[in-house]
Amino acid sequence: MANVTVIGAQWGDEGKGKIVDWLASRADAVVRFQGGHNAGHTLVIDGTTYKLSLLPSGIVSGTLSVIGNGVVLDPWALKSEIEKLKGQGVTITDDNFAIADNCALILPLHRDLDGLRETAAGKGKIGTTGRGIGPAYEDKVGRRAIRVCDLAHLDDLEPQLDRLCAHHDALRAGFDQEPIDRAALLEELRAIAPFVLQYAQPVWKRLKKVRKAGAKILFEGAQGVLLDIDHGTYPFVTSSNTVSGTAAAGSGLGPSSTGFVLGIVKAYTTRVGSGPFPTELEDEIGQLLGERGHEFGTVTGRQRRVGWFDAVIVRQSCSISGVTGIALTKIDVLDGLDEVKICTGYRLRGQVYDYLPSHAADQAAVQPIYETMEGWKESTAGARSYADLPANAIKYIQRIQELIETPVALVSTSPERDDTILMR
Ligand code: 2SA
Ligand code: MG
Repeated sequence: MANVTVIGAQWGDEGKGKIVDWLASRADAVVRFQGGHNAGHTLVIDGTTYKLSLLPSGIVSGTLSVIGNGVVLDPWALKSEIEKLKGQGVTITDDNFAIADNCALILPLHRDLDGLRETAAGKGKIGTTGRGIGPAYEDKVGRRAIRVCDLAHLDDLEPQLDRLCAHHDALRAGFDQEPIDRAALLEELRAIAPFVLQYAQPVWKRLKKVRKAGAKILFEGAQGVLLDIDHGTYPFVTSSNTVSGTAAAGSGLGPSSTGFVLGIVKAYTTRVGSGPFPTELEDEIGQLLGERGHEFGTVTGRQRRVGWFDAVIVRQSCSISGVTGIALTKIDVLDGLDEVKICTGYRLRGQVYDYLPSHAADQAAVQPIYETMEGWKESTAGARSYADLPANAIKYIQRIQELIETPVALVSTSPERDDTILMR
């Protein structure tokens, strides 16, 4: 296996966690390169469920797990996730876990602002996870963030903290909120600093060493291409670049290191939060798929919106992210349907589109053009070879492959690690 970059090719929740865990057992290091604890990756190993938000999925299998500089890190969320996993018997030490010391921090003031804005937006809200992700990235790009390495120099932090708090106090005043208690914030940082610092280091150096030793690195994306700050359904997106290209910048390894790009694609479509969703099903089929697929947010428990497979957006994602091959997940959720539909194009103001246009109003207005295929009555759940799949499921997979112009490399047939079919 070469290095692999795993990204979601829809709106997140494509089943990346399971695939990353499956690949992690064959890798020497797993690296998160964007997002934060807004991600939700569920792993089921030998019947035990592990829920991860911030930690790389390799942590459960004991593979070296690295939080890259592109991630925004909430130190308190980190601590509680580590404690929870340790309680499940997972080993986490500075030997198998490292955090980039140049990561920007998510502070309580970021979570506050995220919540205040969403509440004020009412119906027009983005539907964020409320974790402070957006405000933390804003401060990073605005060059006023507190970073992991600053935790080792708290006695010198005051001028930086003043700048950050002045910015936030002005924003808070707009929501009739009290200014930040700087002394209290500094004390909170002082209390958490040793916990974070035990894992902190220039991870680009660690990864360079790992690479020199010929190790295989797995880059683990969070969310999905349609949530990318540039390429997604803006403004209903997350605040990081979720495309494969970010693996290099967000970890400190060059683009030549990121290897095979594996796009994770669900056999239907889901989205959590607001924003356009051309193939959304607001009927009993959507409800059935949502129930069968357990379509609830890992982090927030929010119900996900469900729809038919949209080949237009997946083709676009695969192109933008340079996807080498896809892993098709949750095909078993479609078992037993009389027919299945695939969106092959959009209609907008009498014109046919083979891509999702950029303008928000156009994205909201496109009408899907469907192709209908016969479903399959047999169960695909737990299938471990191509030959075990019903003929109509194979036809469905082949049609998807054609439409998205990208080969299907893997098919996943249940949340269990080994219920995975290797196609090539
Ligand atoms: P944010 O919090 O600023 O990143 O939210 C902005 C948009 O990005 C979406 N988003 C996600 N979509 C799907 N899955 C995500 N992770 C969790 C999961 C979500 C959960 O895996 O289940 O538990 O609710 C995720 N993270 C961010 C979000 O819905 C907004 O549309
Ligand atoms: Mg998820």
